[in-house]
Amino acid sequence: MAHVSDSIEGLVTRAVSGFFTVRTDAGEILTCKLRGKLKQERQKSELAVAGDRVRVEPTDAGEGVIDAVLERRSWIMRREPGPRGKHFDDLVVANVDVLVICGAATDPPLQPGLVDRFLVAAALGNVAGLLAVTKRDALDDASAEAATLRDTLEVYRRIGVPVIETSARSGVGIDALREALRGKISAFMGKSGAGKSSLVNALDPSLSLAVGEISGTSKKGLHTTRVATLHPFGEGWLVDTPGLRELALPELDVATLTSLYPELAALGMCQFTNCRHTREPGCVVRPAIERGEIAAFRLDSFRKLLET
Ligand SMILES: Nc1nc2c(ncn2[C@@H]2O[C@H](COP(=O)(O)OP(=O)(O)OP(=O)(O)O)[C@@H](O)[C@H]2O)c(=O)[nH]1
Ligand SMILES: [Mg+2]
Ligand SMILES: [Zn+2]
Repeated sequence: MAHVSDSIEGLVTRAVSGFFTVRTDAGEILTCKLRGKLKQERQKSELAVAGDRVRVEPTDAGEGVIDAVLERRSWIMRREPGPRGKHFDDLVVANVDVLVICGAATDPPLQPGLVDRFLVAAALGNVAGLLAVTKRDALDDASAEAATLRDTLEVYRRIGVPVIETSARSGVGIDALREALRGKISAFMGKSGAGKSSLVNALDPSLSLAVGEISGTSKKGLHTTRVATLHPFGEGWLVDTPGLRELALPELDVATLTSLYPELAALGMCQFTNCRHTREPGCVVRPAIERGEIAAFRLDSFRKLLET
């Protein structure tokens, strides 16, 4: 039986099938397993994940056992299909300050529906959202696609989401992003191939993370980054994550979801508390859309999130 004085605290920087890399507060790196008792008590979703603060009992040299997962101040959670048609909520990463939502400027163009999903996931887990447009060098400023992108980004800026247009290739926006993330723990998320690892490398070239090859014929469905991993970054940490094609959210009622759309929440209450903003009388959202005060794509994503 271990004495309390034997256990130390640390940060999970990586979690792969039952093995956890923990960086202790003294700076030592330990490979840990979970204490058996902890495994039984907790559901899969509550096992230690990257970003967790844990209490560890060192065992052999460079090894240890995780006794406890300390309380989380924030998290990104998603719903995953489980056995027999059941779903469970799975943590992707814990204790991050900022979710850097990565979406390419082109090839394929930014998907606002996916951005909105990430923004909601961040808000639900007490994490600030930041939109990083990647591969800006690949988009011609004079194109119609660039004009559409400008309009979309303007919508996000208006609702208070910081937006930074970047290019790992040309270096555009990298200093601004580095400044915005200074001293923070930031998780990078977005579809596979969005350029997350490239962006992290541009912020700190010494990390040299693996980057996908564009030329591969069967790139589809293959993730270059396989697990969420924390990398030291100045006074903070960067978390590179595997690409997510979809981010399924926990079930949300209309009131909760409305509160996570700042521009909808600001309109005040519709006549009906469960108004879905379609054709209900006394709806305050519909007229705001018609007046052009609210972007139609935001209401579209709101409806999709309610349906799923
Ligand atoms: N033109 C251009 N291409 C880029 C840029 N950043 C990344 N790419 C390319 O986009 C592809 C994917 O980049 P990654 O950084 O591996 O993307 P990822 O989001 O980490 O992908 P996963 O790890 O699979 O989730 C690679 O072929 C990169 O060379 C950029 O700024 N400009
Ligand atoms: Mg990657
Ligand atoms: Zn309404």
